Amino acid sequence: MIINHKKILGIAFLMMFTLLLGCSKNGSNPPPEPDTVLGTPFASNASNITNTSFNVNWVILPEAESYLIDVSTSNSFSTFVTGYNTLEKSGSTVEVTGLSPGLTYYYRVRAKKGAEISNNSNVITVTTTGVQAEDPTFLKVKANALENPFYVGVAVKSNQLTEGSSYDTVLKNEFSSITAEYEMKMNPISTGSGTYNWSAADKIVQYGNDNGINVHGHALVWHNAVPDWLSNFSGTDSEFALEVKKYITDVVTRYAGKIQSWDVVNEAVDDNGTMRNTIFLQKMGANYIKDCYQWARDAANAAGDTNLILFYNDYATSTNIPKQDKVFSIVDDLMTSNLIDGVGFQMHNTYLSPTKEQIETDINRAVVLGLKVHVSELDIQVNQNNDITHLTEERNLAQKDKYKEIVTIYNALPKANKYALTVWGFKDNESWIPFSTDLNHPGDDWPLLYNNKFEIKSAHTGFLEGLD
Ligand code: 9MR
Repeated sequence: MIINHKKILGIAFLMMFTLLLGCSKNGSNPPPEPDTVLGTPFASNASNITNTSFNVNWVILPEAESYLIDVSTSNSFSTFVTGYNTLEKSGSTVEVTGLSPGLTYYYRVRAKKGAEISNNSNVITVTTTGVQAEDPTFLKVKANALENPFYVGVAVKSNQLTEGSSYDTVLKNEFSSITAEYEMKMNPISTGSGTYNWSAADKIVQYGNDNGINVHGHALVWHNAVPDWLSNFSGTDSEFALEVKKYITDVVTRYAGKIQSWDVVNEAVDDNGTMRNTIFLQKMGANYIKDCYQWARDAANAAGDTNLILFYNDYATSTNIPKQDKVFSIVDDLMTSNLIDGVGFQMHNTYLSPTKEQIETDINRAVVLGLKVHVSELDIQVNQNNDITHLTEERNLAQKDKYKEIVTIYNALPKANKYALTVWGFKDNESWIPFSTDLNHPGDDWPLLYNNKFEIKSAHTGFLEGLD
């Protein structure tokens, strides 16, 4: 065997070099390669969308072993589509089945490697094809199916109108009309003479228009919503009147053709049955109400909306007869000038009052005049005397009966007098009632159709039964 010395030398040299390279400076072994960090996956748009299914898609991460998929009807993922909560899959797609037509869904994906789970991916929105089934347990669906249908309304705040929020879902399912709870009043809109902040009001009107939901305007002139600059107005009385005219004209013009009705003057009558001594009465005189309606009508007509429905809106007229009389004397006066189309009965009621007969008598005064009736701010207190600390079953059922009663009364109105029955908010804990200092009612109350968790109450069932 011929030994090649040169070759042996070369191999020995290479071995030594490799050994040297393998040793770190302090002589120990090199640290192991670090584990790859598990990234956050990227969810991509849905594909193969049908009326009951779609494919969830995501971009594969090399380090991931599998993926966890969530599908929900709310973009906050408060609930999940059955079978699609942390559903574990490999690959880059999964078919979601058993869905409802015309409904919006949301999905997100997490990556998994061993016990390690990544953050949630971006959220993808997808709407199944087809038309949502008409569910007769939804208020507006049942009201729309009546022989003489009417709008079922709700008071809203602009921050509730985010697509996919629980308010948005309930609103689109159940209600066909909206009223701004405060953002279309004078104090948020009017920032000075001829200057305005339209942002919240625009959002509410746009939402209604985009979703085929009626918008009722509330309220052009109300003594409780006068902006500071106008309360402190230092000009003459006729200059004050011109400011009011300008405000009414600009607001009505802006929303002409976009909203169907306005409360022009709100709560002009005092609880003692006389004209409320407001800044408007003081500076503009007893004719101020008529002036305001005339300005609203003129602005609408000039903007091409000759069908704007003008309401007078007030509270407690069913139980307070002097007040009721005064309201209807104002209404009569406006009618002689053809300036009013309807009366808003607020109906901040309790489970005991007013009685059915009191409500019917009150509302009937508008009916016989041929005016539209808007039950405009309905809520029903159950703890007006602060004698309960939670919603007892007995009060819950009494409230249900009272909701049923007023819906029954409204539903029995002749077709020509029907307009809308509007509930003053969604959830009990967000109602104005428990927070009102005027009501002298500091305790809890539960006056609306949905509880704090946004679940329907018996009051909701009562409302539905009133539509039978
Ligand atoms: O419920 C409304 C509350 O959120 C507002 O802070 C308040 C002032 O703008 O107005 C409340 O709504 C009132 C309505 O506009 C007129 N009738 C009485 C309602 C309760 O105060």
